[in-house]
Amino acid sequence: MMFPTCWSAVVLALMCSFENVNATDRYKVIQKQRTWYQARDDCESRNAHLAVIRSHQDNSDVKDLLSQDIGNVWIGVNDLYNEGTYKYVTGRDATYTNWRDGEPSDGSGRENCVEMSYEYDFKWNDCPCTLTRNYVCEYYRES
Ligand SMILES: [Ca+2]
Ligand SMILES: [Ca+2]
Repeated sequence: MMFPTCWSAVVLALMCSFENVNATDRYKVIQKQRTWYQARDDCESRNAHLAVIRSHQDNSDVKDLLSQDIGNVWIGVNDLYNEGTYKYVTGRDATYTNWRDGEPSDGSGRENCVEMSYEYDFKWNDCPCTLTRNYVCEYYRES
């Protein structure tokens, strides 16, 4: 009796994964409230890194995985090493950004990590790295 149910679940899973193979293979939303540092380390322990968003397409691929329930998420962008110079977690300069109006603000001089804010159409905001957020890991390493 279990066989038809399991079989249709397998077919459904295959259809879903073929439908959107790039975004769902590449990005995974981790629903654990963590600081930016903990999120970075956790992605690395999964043999991934915090999401590096290089284009509008990447941004909308990640956006499609998010929802109000998930809330704001950490991504792999920061200006920890040189205030005002945003880098991807992979070390390269951030050549694509999607700041919301008025950001990055570096509030109180201590906002160095970047979140996507669900209440602003998942545009980006810099905020303190020690806040806790869900986060997005990316299973792809830049060569
Ligand atoms: Ca800053
Ligand atoms: Ca800010």
